[in-house]
Amino acid sequence: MKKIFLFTLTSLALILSACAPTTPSKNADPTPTPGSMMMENPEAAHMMEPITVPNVQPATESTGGQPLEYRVEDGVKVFELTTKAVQWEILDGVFVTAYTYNGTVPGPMIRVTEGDQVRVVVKNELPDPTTIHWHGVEVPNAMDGVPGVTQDPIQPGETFTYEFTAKPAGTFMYHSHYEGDVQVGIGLYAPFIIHSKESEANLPVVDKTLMISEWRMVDGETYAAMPMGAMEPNYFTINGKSFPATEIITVKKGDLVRLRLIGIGQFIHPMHLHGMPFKIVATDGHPVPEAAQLTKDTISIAPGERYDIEFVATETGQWMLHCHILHHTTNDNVEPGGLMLMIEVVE
Ligand SMILES: [Cu+2]
Repeated sequence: MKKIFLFTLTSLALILSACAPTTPSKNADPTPTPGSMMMENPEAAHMMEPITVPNVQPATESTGGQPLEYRVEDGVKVFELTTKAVQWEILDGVFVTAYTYNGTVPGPMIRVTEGDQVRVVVKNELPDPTTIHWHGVEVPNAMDGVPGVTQDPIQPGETFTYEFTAKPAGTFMYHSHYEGDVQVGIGLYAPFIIHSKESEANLPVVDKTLMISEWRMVDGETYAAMPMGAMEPNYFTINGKSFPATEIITVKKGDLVRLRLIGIGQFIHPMHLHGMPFKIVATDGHPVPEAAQLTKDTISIAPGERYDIEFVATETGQWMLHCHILHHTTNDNVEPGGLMLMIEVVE
């Protein structure tokens, strides 16, 4: 008995010494603040500072994620994107300083058909370099948008052209891959939808793409929100808007509704639909065989993931789609807000 007791004490001492933190420096602050972290790690400074852009103008558009027009040159669909900073209104009277594609959050939706030749001309009007990554699209390596690996960053004032064949069909997105922790958080993302070449048997009447993300706004200053002390988000947006500024999706009773949910922030969001269960018909752009389609009413969307869900609007009324991490349904800690969206089913 004594032996066991001694052994336990020794083990405990060993465990405690192993767990003890390395000796802190004399002036270390136990709770890091943006200021103290910048001093300790100057390379982290960029992510801790407010986003400041000289003479940044209010956005001229108020809705993000709208289909982008293109022209056809020698059989190639040519899209034009300009990266630029704007003041983006996420909620009545609440403006963030956003980095955008063509002045909206999300940027414009690129919509093509499987097999299309796609050319995207990107002009960088940001004060920082950038690149675009075509998340989930099967592009040639040189078009993958990873700075320092597959291309040089697109410097301010420069233009870069991406070209690839659109494949496979599904729900994808494009986003910055340069200082992604900052640039993606403050708006450099947009939907990229590749339609199937074959006509779908059971086409939904309503087909909406919803991009979910987070913001940090303190004293009128925008910061890139992150899962890190002192940088946690206090605003949450669906397609660049916080409830009650989120879109109201109106559908008719009996309609088949498809929602393409895209996680583009740095947090997980278990999205819950009231009233009507849904089926998961595609994950990360790839169709789920019918026999494997789960029926659920809550689905967690992790960063980078896409889920296409479908349901038949069987009941009239106003049905809420919202995140079930309930703090995410607040605006600057005030409920209701954030990740809530109304689906209105009418006769
Ligand atoms: Cu959430």
